[in-house]
Amino acid sequence: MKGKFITFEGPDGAGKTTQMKMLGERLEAMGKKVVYSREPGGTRISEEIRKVLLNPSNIEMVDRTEALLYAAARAQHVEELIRPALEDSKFVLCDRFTDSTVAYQGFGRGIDMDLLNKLNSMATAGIVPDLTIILDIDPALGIRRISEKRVTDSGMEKDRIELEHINFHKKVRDGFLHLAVANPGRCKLVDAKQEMEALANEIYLLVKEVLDK
Ligand code: Z5A
Repeated sequence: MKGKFITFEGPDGAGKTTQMKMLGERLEAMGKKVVYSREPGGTRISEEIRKVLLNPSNIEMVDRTEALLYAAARAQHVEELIRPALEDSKFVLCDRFTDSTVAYQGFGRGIDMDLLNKLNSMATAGIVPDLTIILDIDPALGIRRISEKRVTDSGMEKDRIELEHINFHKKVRDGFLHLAVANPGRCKLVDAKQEMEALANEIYLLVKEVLDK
C-alpha cells in the first residue's frame, strides 16, 4: 500500500479523537492528504451499524451479536474507505480499529480470543495499521472527562458501552496494556494524562519514525 494507516486506541475518554485531529492538522500542514475516520463507522452502512451497537435501549444484545456487528461494520469500512484511501497514497487516521475488539469483546466480555482474531482477519482482509497509538488512562479519569464533555455538549447521552460498570472498563484497559506488550513494533503506548500539546508532540515523534522508514 502506498499510504499510511494510523489507528488510535485506548479506553473511553482517553483523548483519541482530540489527538487524531491534532496529528491530522500537523500532517495536512506538511502537505499530506489525510482521511479521518472512526469505528464503528466511517461509511453509510457502518454508521447504521454503529447506531444499533451504541443505542442504550439495546440492552438485550448478546455478546456474540455485538462482536459480529463490530466486525461487519469493519469489513464495510475497510473495503469502501480504508483500502481505497491507502491505495491512493493517503494517510488514514482512524479512531479505533481491531485492537478495540480484542480489548472490549475479548478482555471486557470474555469472548474467545482465537475466534476474535479470526473475525478480525476476516473483516480486515489483510489491512493492518502501520502504527497504533494506544492512549493509556485510568478508566475513572476517562469517564470523568467524557462526563465533563457531556455537560458542555448538552444532549449527548451515554452510549450502551459507556454504561458498563467500571470493572468492565478496567478489564478493557488491561486488554490495551496487553496489546502494547504483545505488539511492540506496531503499538506504541503513551500516557494520556499528559497535557494535550505535550501528548501531541510525543505522538508526532512516533509518527515521524514511521514516515522516516
Ligand atoms: N468498541 C468496541 O467495543 N469494539 C470495537 O471493535 C470498536 C469499538 C471499534 C465507540 O465509542 C464504542 O465502541 C467504544 C468502544 C466500543 N466504547 N464506548 N463507549 P466512541 O468511539 O464514540 O467513543 P470512545 O472512543 O470511547 O470515547 P470518546 O468519547 O470518543 O473519547 P476520546 O475520543 O478518547 O476522547 P476525546 O473526545 O478526544 O476527549 C474527551 C474529553 O476529554 C474532551 O472533552 C476533551 O477535550 C478532553 N481531553 C482530551 N484530551 C485531554 C487531555 N490530554 N487532558 C485533558 N482533557 C482532555
